[in-house]
Amino acid sequence: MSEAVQSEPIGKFKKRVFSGVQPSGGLTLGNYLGAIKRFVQMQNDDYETIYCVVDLHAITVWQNPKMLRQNIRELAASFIASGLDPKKSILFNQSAVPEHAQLGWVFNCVARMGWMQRMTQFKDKAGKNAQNASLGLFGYPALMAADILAYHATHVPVGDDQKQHLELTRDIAIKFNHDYEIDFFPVTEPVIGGPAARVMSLRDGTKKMSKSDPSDLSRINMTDNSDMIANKIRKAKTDQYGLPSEPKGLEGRAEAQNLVSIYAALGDQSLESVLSEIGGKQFSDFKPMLVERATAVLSPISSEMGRIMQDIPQLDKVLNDGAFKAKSLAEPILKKTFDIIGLN
Ligand code: AQP
Repeated sequence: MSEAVQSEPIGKFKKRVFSGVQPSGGLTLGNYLGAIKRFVQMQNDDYETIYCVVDLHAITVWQNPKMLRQNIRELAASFIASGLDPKKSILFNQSAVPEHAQLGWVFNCVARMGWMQRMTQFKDKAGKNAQNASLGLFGYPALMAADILAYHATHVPVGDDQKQHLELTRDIAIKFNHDYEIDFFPVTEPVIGGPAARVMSLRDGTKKMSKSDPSDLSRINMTDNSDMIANKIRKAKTDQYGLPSEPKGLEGRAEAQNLVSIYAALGDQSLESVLSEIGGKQFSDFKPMLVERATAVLSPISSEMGRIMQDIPQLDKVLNDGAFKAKSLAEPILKKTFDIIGLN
Protein backbone atom coordinates (compact mmCIF):
# COMPACT_ATOMS: atom_id res chain seq x y z
CA MET A 1 0.00 0.00 0.00
CA SER A 2 1.18 3.56 -0.70
CA GLU A 3 2.94 5.18 2.27
CA ALA A 4 0.72 8.24 1.99
CA VAL A 5 -2.54 6.50 2.94
CA GLN A 6 -3.50 8.28 6.11
CA SER A 7 -5.65 5.73 7.86
CA GLU A 8 -7.29 2.39 7.34
CA PRO A 9 -11.03 2.64 6.94
CA ILE A 10 -13.55 1.43 5.85
CA GLY A 11 -15.37 -1.48 7.25
CA LYS A 12 -17.54 -3.28 4.79
CA PHE A 13 -16.34 -1.45 1.66
CA LYS A 14 -13.91 -2.99 -0.80
CA LYS A 15 -10.60 -1.11 -1.21
CA ARG A 16 -11.32 0.91 -4.32
CA VAL A 17 -9.51 3.98 -5.67
CA PHE A 18 -11.11 6.71 -7.76
CA SER A 19 -9.50 9.90 -9.04
CA GLY A 20 -9.78 12.21 -12.00
CA VAL A 21 -8.06 14.99 -13.90
CA GLN A 22 -9.72 17.76 -15.92
CA PRO A 23 -9.00 17.93 -19.66
CA SER A 24 -8.66 21.69 -19.38
CA GLY A 25 -5.34 21.97 -21.23
CA GLY A 26 -1.90 20.41 -21.28
CA LEU A 27 -0.86 18.60 -18.11
CA THR A 28 1.78 20.06 -15.85
CA LEU A 29 4.50 18.51 -13.75
CA GLY A 30 2.23 19.39 -10.79
CA ASN A 31 -0.57 17.17 -12.12
CA TYR A 32 1.95 14.41 -12.77
CA LEU A 33 3.74 14.45 -9.41
CA GLY A 34 0.72 15.36 -7.27
CA ALA A 35 -1.72 12.95 -8.87
CA ILE A 36 -0.87 10.75 -11.86
CA LYS A 37 2.35 9.26 -10.48
CA ARG A 38 0.39 8.29 -7.39
CA PHE A 39 -2.36 6.78 -9.57
CA VAL A 40 0.23 4.48 -11.12
CA GLN A 41 1.63 3.45 -7.72
CA MET A 42 -1.83 2.62 -6.40
CA GLN A 43 -2.67 0.62 -9.51
CA ASN A 44 0.23 -1.62 -8.58
CA ASP A 45 -0.84 -1.89 -4.93
CA ASP A 46 -3.66 -3.90 -3.54
CA TYR A 47 -6.55 -1.75 -4.90
CA GLU A 48 -9.17 -1.80 -7.57
CA THR A 49 -8.40 1.43 -9.46
CA ILE A 50 -10.69 3.70 -11.48
CA TYR A 51 -9.30 6.80 -13.22
CA CYS A 52 -11.36 9.34 -15.06
CA VAL A 53 -10.97 12.19 -17.52
CA VAL A 54 -13.39 14.55 -15.77
CA ASP A 55 -14.70 16.38 -18.81
CA LEU A 56 -17.92 17.56 -17.11
CA HIS A 57 -15.75 19.43 -14.62
CA ALA A 58 -13.76 21.03 -17.42
CA ILE A 59 -16.89 22.72 -18.85
CA THR A 60 -17.49 24.62 -15.60
CA VAL A 61 -15.45 27.19 -17.49
CA TRP A 62 -16.00 27.64 -21.24
CA GLN A 63 -14.01 25.27 -23.45
CA ASN A 64 -13.57 25.41 -27.20
CA PRO A 65 -15.39 22.21 -28.34
CA LYS A 66 -12.70 21.19 -30.83
CA MET A 67 -9.95 21.73 -28.27
CA LEU A 68 -11.93 19.91 -25.57
CA ARG A 69 -12.26 16.82 -27.77
CA GLN A 70 -8.50 16.92 -28.40
CA ASN A 71 -7.68 17.53 -24.72
CA ILE A 72 -9.81 14.57 -23.60
CA ARG A 73 -7.83 12.24 -25.83
CA GLU A 74 -4.48 13.79 -24.93
CA LEU A 75 -5.20 13.40 -21.24
CA ALA A 76 -6.20 9.77 -21.72
CA ALA A 77 -2.99 9.25 -23.72
CA SER A 78 -0.91 10.84 -20.97
CA PHE A 79 -2.52 8.56 -18.37
CA ILE A 80 -1.47 5.53 -20.38
CA ALA A 81 1.95 6.94 -21.26
CA SER A 82 2.60 7.59 -17.56
CA GLY A 83 2.01 3.92 -16.78
CA LEU A 84 -1.72 3.45 -16.26
CA ASP A 85 -2.58 0.10 -17.73
CA PRO A 86 -6.13 -0.35 -19.05
CA LYS A 87 -5.85 -4.04 -18.15
CA LYS A 88 -5.28 -3.15 -14.49
CA SER A 89 -7.25 0.11 -14.13
CA ILE A 90 -10.55 1.33 -15.49
CA LEU A 91 -9.88 4.42 -17.67
CA PHE A 92 -12.77 6.41 -19.10
CA ASN A 93 -14.29 9.83 -19.54
CA GLN A 94 -16.88 11.12 -17.12
CA SER A 95 -19.53 12.24 -19.61
CA ALA A 96 -19.73 8.68 -20.99
CA VAL A 97 -21.20 7.46 -17.68
CA PRO A 98 -24.38 9.48 -16.97
CA GLU A 99 -24.56 8.16 -13.39
CA HIS A 100 -21.99 10.82 -12.41
CA ALA A 101 -24.32 13.67 -13.34
CA GLN A 102 -27.38 11.91 -11.91
CA LEU A 103 -25.75 11.28 -8.54
CA GLY A 104 -24.28 14.79 -8.73
CA TRP A 105 -27.83 16.16 -8.77
CA VAL A 106 -28.74 14.10 -5.70
CA PHE A 107 -25.69 15.52 -3.92
CA ASN A 108 -26.64 19.07 -4.94
CA CYS A 109 -29.68 18.39 -2.80
CA VAL A 110 -27.63 17.00 0.10
CA ALA A 111 -24.83 19.60 0.20
CA ARG A 112 -25.55 22.95 1.88
CA MET A 113 -24.97 26.39 0.36
CA GLY A 114 -22.84 27.32 3.35
CA TRP A 115 -20.50 24.39 2.70
CA MET A 116 -19.99 25.44 -0.91
CA GLN A 117 -19.44 29.06 0.03
CA ARG A 118 -16.42 28.06 2.10
CA MET A 119 -14.61 26.39 -0.84
CA THR A 120 -11.39 28.29 -1.44
CA GLN A 121 -10.93 26.90 -4.97
CA PHE A 122 -14.20 28.51 -6.08
CA LYS A 123 -13.03 31.82 -4.65
CA ASP A 124 -9.65 31.47 -6.42
CA LYS A 125 -11.12 30.42 -9.76
CA ALA A 126 -14.08 32.81 -9.78
CA GLY A 127 -11.85 35.70 -8.65
CA LYS A 128 -13.42 39.11 -8.25
CA ASN A 129 -16.20 38.34 -10.69
CA ALA A 130 -17.94 35.57 -8.72
CA GLN A 131 -21.43 36.70 -9.80
CA ASN A 132 -20.47 35.89 -13.35
CA ALA A 133 -19.03 32.41 -12.60
CA SER A 134 -21.09 29.43 -13.72
CA LEU A 135 -23.37 27.63 -11.29
CA GLY A 136 -21.41 24.50 -12.28
CA LEU A 137 -18.18 26.00 -10.95
CA PHE A 138 -19.90 26.74 -7.65
CA GLY A 139 -21.39 23.23 -7.41
CA TYR A 140 -18.22 21.48 -8.66
CA PRO A 141 -17.47 19.75 -5.32
CA ALA A 142 -20.91 18.03 -5.28
CA LEU A 143 -20.20 16.52 -8.70
CA MET A 144 -16.74 15.53 -7.49
CA ALA A 145 -18.37 13.76 -4.51
CA ALA A 146 -20.62 11.93 -7.00
CA ASP A 147 -17.60 10.89 -9.11
CA ILE A 148 -16.10 9.23 -6.06
CA LEU A 149 -19.17 7.86 -4.32
CA ALA A 150 -20.79 6.47 -7.49
CA TYR A 151 -18.16 3.74 -7.12
CA HIS A 152 -18.15 3.54 -3.32
CA ALA A 153 -14.47 4.48 -3.65
CA THR A 154 -12.61 4.24 -0.36
CA HIS A 155 -9.41 6.09 -1.31
CA VAL A 156 -8.78 9.15 -3.48
CA PRO A 157 -5.23 10.16 -4.47
CA VAL A 158 -5.09 13.93 -5.12
CA GLY A 159 -2.81 16.93 -4.77
CA ASP A 160 -2.99 19.03 -1.64
CA ASP A 161 -5.22 21.65 -3.35
CA GLN A 162 -8.09 19.13 -3.43
CA LYS A 163 -8.06 18.44 0.32
CA GLN A 164 -10.99 20.73 1.08
CA HIS A 165 -13.11 19.16 -1.70
CA LEU A 166 -12.39 15.71 -0.29
CA GLU A 167 -13.54 16.87 3.14
CA LEU A 168 -16.76 18.01 1.52
CA THR A 169 -17.17 14.57 -0.10
CA ARG A 170 -16.88 13.05 3.36
CA ASP A 171 -19.46 15.52 4.72
CA ILE A 172 -21.88 14.62 1.92
CA ALA A 173 -21.50 10.88 2.59
CA ILE A 174 -22.00 11.39 6.33
CA LYS A 175 -25.04 13.61 5.85
CA PHE A 176 -26.65 11.27 3.32
CA ASN A 177 -26.10 8.26 5.62
CA HIS A 178 -27.46 10.24 8.56
CA ASP A 179 -30.50 11.70 6.74
CA TYR A 180 -31.60 8.29 5.45
CA GLU A 181 -30.44 6.34 8.52
CA ILE A 182 -28.35 3.93 6.49
CA ASP A 183 -24.64 3.13 6.25
CA PHE A 184 -24.59 3.32 2.45
CA PHE A 185 -21.75 5.60 1.30
CA PRO A 186 -18.17 5.12 2.57
CA VAL A 187 -16.42 8.04 4.26
CA THR A 188 -13.59 8.24 1.75
CA GLU A 189 -9.95 8.69 2.73
CA PRO A 190 -7.82 11.25 0.86
CA VAL A 191 -4.37 10.05 -0.17
CA ILE A 192 -2.23 13.17 -0.11
CA GLY A 193 1.41 13.51 0.77
CA GLY A 194 5.05 13.22 -0.23
CA PRO A 195 7.34 16.05 -1.29
CA ALA A 196 5.20 17.03 -4.30
CA ALA A 197 1.72 17.23 -2.81
CA ARG A 198 1.71 20.89 -3.91
CA VAL A 199 4.13 21.79 -6.70
CA MET A 200 4.48 25.56 -6.90
CA SER A 201 4.91 27.95 -9.81
CA LEU A 202 8.49 28.32 -11.05
CA ARG A 203 7.98 32.11 -11.10
CA ASP A 204 6.34 32.56 -7.70
CA GLY A 205 6.82 30.04 -4.91
CA THR A 206 3.60 31.12 -3.21
CA LYS A 207 1.36 30.14 -6.16
CA LYS A 208 0.39 26.61 -7.23
CA MET A 209 1.81 25.39 -10.56
CA SER A 210 -1.26 25.37 -12.79
CA LYS A 211 -2.21 24.62 -16.41
CA SER A 212 -4.16 27.84 -16.62
CA ASP A 213 -1.43 30.21 -15.37
CA PRO A 214 -0.99 32.81 -18.12
CA SER A 215 2.80 32.47 -17.92
CA ASP A 216 4.13 29.33 -19.61
CA LEU A 217 7.42 29.91 -17.76
CA SER A 218 5.57 29.24 -14.49
CA ARG A 219 5.16 25.54 -15.26
CA ILE A 220 6.75 22.53 -16.83
CA ASN A 221 4.30 20.90 -19.24
CA MET A 222 4.41 17.15 -19.65
CA THR A 223 5.05 17.68 -23.36
CA ASP A 224 7.91 20.18 -23.00
CA ASN A 225 11.09 19.03 -24.73
CA SER A 226 14.49 19.05 -23.03
CA ASP A 227 15.38 22.55 -24.28
CA MET A 228 12.12 23.97 -22.95
CA ILE A 229 12.59 22.23 -19.59
CA ALA A 230 16.18 23.52 -19.36
CA ASN A 231 15.10 27.06 -20.24
CA LYS A 232 12.31 27.11 -17.65
CA ILE A 233 14.45 25.70 -14.87
CA ARG A 234 17.28 28.08 -15.73
CA LYS A 235 14.84 30.99 -15.42
CA ALA A 236 13.11 29.60 -12.30
CA LYS A 237 13.13 32.05 -9.41
CA THR A 238 15.55 31.26 -6.56
CA ASP A 239 17.31 33.21 -3.80
CA GLN A 240 20.94 34.14 -3.23
CA TYR A 241 21.72 31.47 -0.63
CA GLY A 242 23.29 28.05 -1.08
CA LEU A 243 21.33 24.84 -0.54
CA PRO A 244 21.06 23.59 3.05
CA SER A 245 21.78 20.03 4.13
CA GLU A 246 18.57 19.68 6.19
CA PRO A 247 14.88 20.55 5.51
CA LYS A 248 14.91 23.16 8.29
CA GLY A 249 17.23 25.27 6.13
CA LEU A 250 14.47 25.59 3.48
CA GLU A 251 12.03 27.27 5.85
CA GLY A 252 10.89 30.64 4.53
CA ARG A 253 12.52 29.91 1.14
CA ALA A 254 9.48 28.94 -0.95
CA GLU A 255 11.24 28.79 -4.33
CA ALA A 256 14.21 26.77 -3.06
CA GLN A 257 11.86 24.43 -1.22
CA ASN A 258 9.85 23.93 -4.41
CA LEU A 259 12.80 23.07 -6.67
CA VAL A 260 14.31 20.66 -4.15
CA SER A 261 10.90 19.02 -3.59
CA ILE A 262 10.41 18.54 -7.34
CA TYR A 263 13.86 16.97 -7.57
CA ALA A 264 13.07 14.64 -4.66
CA ALA A 265 9.67 13.59 -6.02
CA LEU A 266 11.03 12.94 -9.51
CA GLY A 267 13.62 10.59 -8.05
CA ASP A 268 11.32 8.97 -5.43
CA GLN A 269 13.57 10.33 -2.70
CA SER A 270 12.76 12.02 0.59
CA LEU A 271 13.69 15.67 1.08
CA GLU A 272 16.17 14.59 3.78
CA SER A 273 18.05 12.21 1.52
CA VAL A 274 18.24 14.77 -1.31
CA LEU A 275 19.52 17.50 0.99
CA SER A 276 22.13 15.24 2.49
CA GLU A 277 23.50 14.85 -1.07
CA ILE A 278 23.20 18.39 -2.38
CA GLY A 279 23.64 20.46 0.81
CA GLY A 280 26.28 23.17 0.26
CA LYS A 281 25.75 23.40 -3.53
CA GLN A 282 24.77 26.64 -5.29
CA PHE A 283 21.71 26.82 -7.56
CA SER A 284 24.05 27.10 -10.54
CA ASP A 285 25.20 23.53 -9.80
CA PHE A 286 21.82 22.18 -8.70
CA LYS A 287 19.68 23.44 -11.59
CA PRO A 288 21.45 21.29 -14.25
CA MET A 289 20.90 18.25 -12.00
CA LEU A 290 17.21 19.09 -11.88
CA VAL A 291 17.05 19.56 -15.66
CA GLU A 292 18.64 16.17 -16.18
CA ARG A 293 16.26 14.40 -13.82
CA ALA A 294 13.13 16.14 -15.15
CA THR A 295 14.10 15.36 -18.74
CA ALA A 296 14.86 11.72 -17.92
CA VAL A 297 11.37 11.30 -16.41
CA LEU A 298 9.30 13.36 -18.83
CA SER A 299 10.89 12.62 -22.23
CA PRO A 300 9.84 8.96 -22.41
CA ILE A 301 6.31 9.86 -21.28
CA SER A 302 5.97 12.56 -23.88
CA SER A 303 7.24 10.37 -26.73
CA GLU A 304 4.94 7.54 -25.66
CA MET A 305 2.04 10.01 -25.62
CA GLY A 306 2.88 10.99 -29.19
CA ARG A 307 2.86 7.33 -30.20
CA ILE A 308 -0.52 6.67 -28.53
CA MET A 309 -2.06 9.73 -30.22
CA GLN A 310 -1.18 8.21 -33.60
CA ASP A 311 -3.86 5.55 -33.08
CA ILE A 312 -7.04 7.38 -32.11
CA PRO A 313 -9.43 4.46 -32.82
CA GLN A 314 -7.49 2.30 -30.35
CA LEU A 315 -7.45 5.10 -27.74
CA ASP A 316 -11.21 5.62 -28.17
CA LYS A 317 -11.72 1.89 -27.76
CA VAL A 318 -9.83 1.94 -24.44
CA LEU A 319 -12.08 4.79 -23.23
CA ASN A 320 -15.27 3.09 -24.46
CA ASP A 321 -14.36 -0.22 -22.83
CA GLY A 322 -13.51 1.65 -19.62
CA ALA A 323 -16.84 3.50 -19.68
CA PHE A 324 -18.69 0.21 -20.07
CA LYS A 325 -16.91 -1.25 -17.01
CA ALA A 326 -17.38 1.94 -14.99
CA LYS A 327 -21.08 2.05 -15.79
CA SER A 328 -21.54 -1.53 -14.66
CA LEU A 329 -20.19 -0.50 -11.23
CA ALA A 330 -21.99 2.84 -10.92
CA GLU A 331 -25.42 1.78 -12.19
CA PRO A 332 -26.41 -0.47 -9.25
CA ILE A 333 -25.10 2.09 -6.75
CA LEU A 334 -27.22 4.84 -8.32
CA LYS A 335 -30.23 2.55 -8.45
CA LYS A 336 -29.84 1.73 -4.76
CA THR A 337 -29.41 5.44 -3.98
CA PHE A 338 -32.72 6.15 -5.75
CA ASP A 339 -34.36 3.31 -3.79
CA ILE A 340 -33.13 4.77 -0.51
CA ILE A 341 -34.41 8.22 -1.39
CA GLY A 342 -37.77 6.91 -2.59
CA LEU A 343 -37.34 7.71 -6.28
CA ASN A 344 -38.23 4.32 -7.75
N1 AQP B 1 0.60 22.17 -8.57
C1 AQP B 1 0.13 20.99 -8.20
N2 AQP B 1 0.81 20.22 -7.32
C2 AQP B 1 0.34 19.00 -6.96
N3 AQP B 1 -0.81 18.46 -7.44
C3 AQP B 1 -1.51 19.20 -8.32
N4 AQP B 1 -2.67 18.98 -8.97
C4 AQP B 1 -2.96 20.04 -9.76
N5 AQP B 1 -2.00 20.97 -9.63
C5 AQP B 1 -1.09 20.48 -8.74
C6 AQP B 1 -3.47 17.76 -8.83
O1 AQP B 1 -3.72 17.27 -10.13
C7 AQP B 1 -5.00 16.61 -10.11
C8 AQP B 1 -5.81 17.05 -11.27
O2 AQP B 1 -6.06 18.43 -11.20
P1 AQP B 1 -7.18 19.05 -12.12
O3 AQP B 1 -6.71 19.22 -13.49
O4 AQP B 1 -8.42 18.26 -12.03
O5 AQP B 1 -7.51 20.44 -11.46
P2 AQP B 1 -6.65 21.52 -10.79
O6 AQP B 1 -6.29 21.08 -9.41
O7 AQP B 1 -7.45 22.77 -10.89
O8 AQP B 1 -5.32 21.59 -11.69
P3 AQP B 1 -4.70 22.83 -12.43
O9 AQP B 1 -3.46 22.39 -13.12
O10 AQP B 1 -4.55 24.00 -11.50
O11 AQP B 1 -5.78 23.11 -13.54
P4 AQP B 1 -6.49 24.45 -13.92
O12 AQP B 1 -5.40 25.44 -14.19
O13 AQP B 1 -7.31 24.08 -15.13
O14 AQP B 1 -7.33 24.85 -12.75
C9 AQP B 1 -5.65 16.91 -8.77
O15 AQP B 1 -5.49 15.80 -7.92
C10 AQP B 1 -4.84 18.06 -8.25
O16 AQP B 1 -4.79 18.09 -6.84
